[in-house]
Amino acid sequence: MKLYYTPGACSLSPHIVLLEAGLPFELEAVDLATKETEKGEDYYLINTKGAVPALQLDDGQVLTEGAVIIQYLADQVPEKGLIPAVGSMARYRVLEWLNFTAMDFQKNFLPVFRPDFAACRAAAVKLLERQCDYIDRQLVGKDWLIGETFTIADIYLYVITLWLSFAEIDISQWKLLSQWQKRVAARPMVQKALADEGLQ
Ligand SMILES: N[C@@H](CCC(=O)N[C@@H](CS)C(=O)NCC(=O)O)C(=O)O
Repeated sequence: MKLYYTPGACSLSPHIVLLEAGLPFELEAVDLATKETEKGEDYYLINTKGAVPALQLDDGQVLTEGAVIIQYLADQVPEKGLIPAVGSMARYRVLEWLNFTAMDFQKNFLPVFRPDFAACRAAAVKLLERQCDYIDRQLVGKDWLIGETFTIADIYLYVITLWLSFAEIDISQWKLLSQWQKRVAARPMVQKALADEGLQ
């Protein structure tokens, strides 16, 4: 498998999942400004949407959408427990977090990163702060988002919380959220992914 990624982007989430899953993979960086891969390919020919992540499977198919890619990867290694069994309530809790992260939390960073959305930055920062309140409350009595088990939901949300500093939001004001972020960061495979992407 090959993961198309950009250092520090949301593609860090499938990168961590690949390492946690122990699956063999290669990485190819994408320059999002030029839409060119590090091997000089036109990235639009790989993912017509032009966004990372994209996962090229061994049969040549390309899977996109980070929240779906990480479910696919976690399902390849059920013994690792990165996603609960199909049909279990715990699985729906993971899906609930993935949907929140992709549809609400990540999207509110658009005005932080995109100059053409900058007029909405202050409103977006307020929404992000309210969402941090929400996450912090959800972590009462829990080590991980769904309780006692570390899952792909923790990985994806962790990656997006790394962007809070770009919004000039200090995560330390949320005690449980910042403790949880440190707990995720302490995992050896998370450290490896950060190092591989030159983020430490
Ligand atoms: N819906 C996609 C969105 C991915 C996305 O927004 N990726 C960003 C990086 S975090 C990107 O590639 N942006 C550049 C672009 O869309 O042109 C997903 O969840 O995977």
